Amino acid sequence: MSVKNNDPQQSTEPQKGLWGRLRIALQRTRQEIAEPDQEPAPSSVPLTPAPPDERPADEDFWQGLETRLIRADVGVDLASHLLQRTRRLGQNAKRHAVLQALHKEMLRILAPCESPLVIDTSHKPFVVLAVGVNGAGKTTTVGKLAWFWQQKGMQVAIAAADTFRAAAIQQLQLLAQRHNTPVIAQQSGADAAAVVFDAIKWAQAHKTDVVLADTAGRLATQSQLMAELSKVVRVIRKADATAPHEVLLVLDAGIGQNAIQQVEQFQQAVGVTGLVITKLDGTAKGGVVLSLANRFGLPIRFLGLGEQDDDLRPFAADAFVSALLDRES
Ligand SMILES: Nc1nc2c(ncn2[C@@H]2O[C@H](COP(=O)(O)OP(=O)(O)OP(=O)(O)O)[C@@H](O)[C@H]2O)c(=O)[nH]1
Ligand SMILES: [Mg+2]
Repeated sequence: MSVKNNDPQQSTEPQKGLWGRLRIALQRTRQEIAEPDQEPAPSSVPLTPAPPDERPADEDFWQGLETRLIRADVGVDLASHLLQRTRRLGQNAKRHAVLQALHKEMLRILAPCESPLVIDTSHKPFVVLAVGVNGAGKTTTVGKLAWFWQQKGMQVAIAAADTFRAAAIQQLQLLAQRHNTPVIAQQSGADAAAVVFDAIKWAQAHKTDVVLADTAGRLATQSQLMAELSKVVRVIRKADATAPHEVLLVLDAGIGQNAIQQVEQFQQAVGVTGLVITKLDGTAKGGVVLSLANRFGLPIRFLGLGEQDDDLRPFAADAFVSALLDRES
């Protein structure tokens, strides 16, 4: 049996709930890209539907659009690629048609990355390893994911494998307490791989569905961190040769194009199978999501839209592009 964790009803209602929050967070980006001549609308007041922009897309418009895409963290190459394809509309295109075509092009890039994380319950436990640099949002995401799957009726346990920072285990225990999620931990300074190994063994004995392993984001050096993570993966395989079943790279959307380099590094060290992009409720401009999709084509499993347990949303490509680009309609 497998369980699909996307909720189609929610993802087709982009204006509501968390997607509404993403829309508000990306309001500035949207206004920069798609509505540059409009006064910013206060987010608390419902927008009146904006009439389609019937003005012709002259050269100034095209140039401005490219600059605005780059400013929104889409990246230079991708911005120019997107516009090259959009320009096929021809000389006489109206601005609203250009934006519609841009929406389509963005969706072409993002749609293949909409691939919800499916827990294969034939694995007991299904092992998810969360990795990422310090401060990216790993521990918070592990807490949110535990709750996400618990709400779907699954038994979840957490492995506190960030043994480097003394406060990390406590942070995780506090998060886990909220929903009575068991945490398998050792003392700070313990071997991270051994903690995950123990957690898997515990979960096997208790027929637990999912083990979520939180890992360190920083050791003394970057190469030590990568070596530790590779060791964690090797030792996990001793407990279950098919694990880890998902290596989730957690990325802070606010770091812009630096995210590309982080994916490359973690790919090389541990083989990333999915992304979680956090802090999209904050000052992040959102374009990096496109840039990552275009560059790596990795599944984008979830977006982080806040610090609370429910602030996690399975990625939905069309709702995301709408929040980034479309006027309220
Ligand atoms: N606004 C917002 N804040 C977030 C989100 N995800 C995480 N945070 C905050 O970001 C900060 C760092 O999050 P952590 O989960 O501790 O990050 P980490 O990757 O575990 O960091 P290290 O353990 O130091 O490697 C915390 O203050 C979180 O509350 C999000 O989606 N939105
Ligand atoms: Mg942490």
